[in-house]
Amino acid sequence: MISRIDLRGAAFPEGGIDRDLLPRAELDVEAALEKVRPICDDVRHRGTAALIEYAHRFDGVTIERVRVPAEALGRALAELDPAVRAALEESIRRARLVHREQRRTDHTTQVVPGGTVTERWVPVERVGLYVPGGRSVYPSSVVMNVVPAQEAGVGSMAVASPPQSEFGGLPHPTILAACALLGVEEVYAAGGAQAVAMFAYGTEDCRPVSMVTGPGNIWVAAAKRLLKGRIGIDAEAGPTEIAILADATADPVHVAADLISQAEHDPLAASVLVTDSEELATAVEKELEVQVAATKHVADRIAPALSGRQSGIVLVDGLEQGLAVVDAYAAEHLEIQTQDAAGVAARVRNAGAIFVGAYAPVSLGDYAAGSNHVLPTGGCACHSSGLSVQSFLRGIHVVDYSREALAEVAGHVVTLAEAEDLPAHGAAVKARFDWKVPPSK
Ligand code: HSO
Ligand code: ZN
Repeated sequence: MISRIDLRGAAFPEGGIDRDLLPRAELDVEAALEKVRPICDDVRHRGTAALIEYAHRFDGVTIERVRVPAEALGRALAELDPAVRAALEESIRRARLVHREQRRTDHTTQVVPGGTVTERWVPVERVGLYVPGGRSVYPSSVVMNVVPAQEAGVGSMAVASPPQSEFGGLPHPTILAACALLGVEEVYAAGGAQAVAMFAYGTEDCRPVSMVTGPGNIWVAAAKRLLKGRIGIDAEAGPTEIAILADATADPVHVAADLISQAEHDPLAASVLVTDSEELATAVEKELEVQVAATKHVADRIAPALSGRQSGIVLVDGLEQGLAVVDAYAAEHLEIQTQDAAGVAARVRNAGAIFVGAYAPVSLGDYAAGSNHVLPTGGCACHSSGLSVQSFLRGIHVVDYSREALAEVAGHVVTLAEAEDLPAHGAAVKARFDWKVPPSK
């Protein structure tokens, strides 16, 4: 079911191993751009009428309005299963604990007497959160997007999720209930690229936002790429990935269960085991057979995900090579199931989130560790981090210099301006000191 890649004996060059040797899904967002462009333009020009038409065409639902009425949110919360409500509340509580501590405080540096630079952290004013519908109805993702935005101090937030025919053209009731639980009152029944366009351009119902976050399918990713610049985005979330670095001490039952857990998301999800233990590899293969047979979404997601070329068991010579492999792979989620797991985890450079030891499965992080589950995929963990309070803040430098402080450095500014052949830059400083020398040619 899952393939093996044997890197034992392979050369591991100084600068890290070639990523192309490792399994990974490919998602052609570029090809989707041309399809979403006319949709986004249409929403820009026709607003709500276009959204209603796309709800019919793409979601198969006839809707009369896009904005979800307040009563529907209240009803969804009142009808939410109490156990689900309790679990969501605990998830929110833990996420708040962690994200609250990420808040930055403004910092002023006195560069010289009378000359300061303050870094002032200012939240984005208004954010749109996209929540997928269909195969993936994830109230947990509402929590993971809304909590950091709220803790950052974002003043205005709107959620969009596709209209569902079985729920009378409203988004899924669990999504509505999660919004209500988090105090988000502005919700729209809109999906796909058209929802991102609604946020970016605004419509009669929806004021434009400055930033769009949240996972989505390839059309959502393409619309985010297209409209990036006009709006800020978190990331173009690709299919979920789990990598597990394990040695002979790992329990194959845990390893197999965790590989399957993320394969459950998507036929393109990636499950990768990196190990120096052939015995573990064999035991995990056997365990996968047993556990896959006993689980739910096998045919449509788990079997294709595990047998796809994006998944595999990578055999390495030892821990050092294992670390080189996981760093090159830069997984969205990385579990360390080795001896001295914490020590090994501390040596990892590239991962969206690291799960240490036998009792920190990725599923814990998906729902209730307190960490965020919106994480960089597709190798982006080598340059980006997951969603956090920081994602919703901008650091503004406030420069405050007195006459004396400017005078002290004026000569250097003028010299550099001249070195760059920008004499008018220098002149702006000279003008403040009756420095009547004309800008040099
Ligand atoms: N593992 C997914 C998040 C998720 N899991 C939502 C369950 N629900 C991407 O990190
Ligand atoms: Zn998950």
